[in-house]
Amino acid sequence: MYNPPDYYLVDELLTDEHKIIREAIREWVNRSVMPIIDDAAQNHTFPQHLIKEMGEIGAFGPYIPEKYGGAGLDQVAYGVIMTELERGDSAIRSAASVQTSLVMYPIYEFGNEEQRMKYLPSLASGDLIGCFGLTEPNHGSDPGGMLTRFEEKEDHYLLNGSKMWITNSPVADIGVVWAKDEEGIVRGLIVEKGMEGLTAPETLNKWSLRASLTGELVFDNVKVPKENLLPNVKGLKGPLKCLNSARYGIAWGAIGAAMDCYDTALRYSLERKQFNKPIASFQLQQKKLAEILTEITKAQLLAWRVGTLRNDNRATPAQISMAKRNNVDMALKIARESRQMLGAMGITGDFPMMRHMMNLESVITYEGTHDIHLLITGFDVTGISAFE
Ligand code: TGC
Ligand code: FAD
Repeated sequence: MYNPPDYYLVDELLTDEHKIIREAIREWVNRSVMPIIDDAAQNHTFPQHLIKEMGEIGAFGPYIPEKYGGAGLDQVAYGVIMTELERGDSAIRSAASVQTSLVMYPIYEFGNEEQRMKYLPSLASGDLIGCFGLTEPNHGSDPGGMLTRFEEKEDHYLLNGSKMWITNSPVADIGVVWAKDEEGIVRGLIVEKGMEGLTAPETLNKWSLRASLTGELVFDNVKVPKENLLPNVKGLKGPLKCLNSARYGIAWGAIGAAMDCYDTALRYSLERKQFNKPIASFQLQQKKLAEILTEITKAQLLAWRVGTLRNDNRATPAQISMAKRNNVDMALKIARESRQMLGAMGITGDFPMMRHMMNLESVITYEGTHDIHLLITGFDVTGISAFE
């Protein structure tokens, strides 16, 4: 039975509502994710049937107002949900991150009322699947160099270019795509499945996030109706604001993967005997457990604090960036350490560590690589950009 650590009584910082939400999501993860996730990852298949269920449990757009199908919850509630989902698998949290922070958030924040009413309720329920196209084959860490372009025609925009590494693009009904206009200004456009000239081939052969679908978005003279332009943002800050929300969710999510690893390693080390003693009695194993627990506790406090700052609209992009970087790095190291505590058993699919470890290699890369986040903090404290 999963028994996540709470060494500093962080639970006391949560409201009753947060705890009720957490229990509901945890119960769903136990029931719907745990029994199938190892097979899905081993077989490199996305459990798409979970999307509707995720809509039903409120995993999509929890902080979007109820009027648009969300739950109108605070940022800590969003974080708590992400922790529980990523305990199941980073692929499940990814699906919720993209739908909430990268598709619903920009439509809510930068869209007009018609666009909000047209898309948000169906995205919240999981009737529509969304994706987010920023990264291109030759522009990952530097999205400002993007080549995807659109031109204004009489009654539509003509979109050309391509996006790569796009979560859920092969099954997405809509995509929020970032492209440059004729003046070179980055704008957001909503593309829809079935538009002529739009294809979304799957990217195969991944060793990481194998239960998540990844693909391309290729635009070959796609005619995008004028009403699909997001009117209320111009420039790279549009997509980067979406990333703030997603990175924040990941800072919480990674804790779930780390807790799953810690909980598994602690139980295993108490049961597994070598030299006639539980391996938990050996000092080197205790050192690992103590360090893992310490890192999880620090990550919990970081996530909680950045959540309360976000609730007050005071969290800076650089603070969010630090929490994403630290917590994902922490989880990846913990997956590796805890896997070693299981010896050979740790490499099997009977335990979650190897799956979490491989997933976290993507998580430490997407939404800004670890090194890019170091440079964001570097810029913040020195005032000197390493990117120019
Ligand atoms: P720079 O000149 O610094 O900034 C351009 C404009 O944007 C503003 N800005 C931000 N605004 C809001 N939030 C932020 N985090 C912001 N960062 C910058 C900035 O003030 C400026 O505004 P203005 O008004 O002056 O125009 O831009 P740069 O070209 O030097 O790049 C900066 C850099 C490298 C930090 C940025 O581009 C970056 O973060 N790169 C990493 C790219 C990235 O994270 N891509 C993620 C793609 S999506 C994804 O991975 C989804 S995975 C989903 C899943 O499955 O979970
Ligand atoms: P590059 O930018 O080529 O970086 C390569 C290496 O160079 C990295 O180590 C990087 O840290 C380093 N580097 C780059 N610039 C600097 C610098 N200035 N200083 C020091 N080091 C530097 N994108 C989307 O738009 N939507 C999605 O839904 C999405 N989903 C994804 C799902 C998965 C599974 C993965 C793996 C990626 C996804 N991405 C998505 C793309 C992701 O955001 C990019 O992979 C990421 O931003 C890094 O870009 P890149 O892979 O092109 O690496």
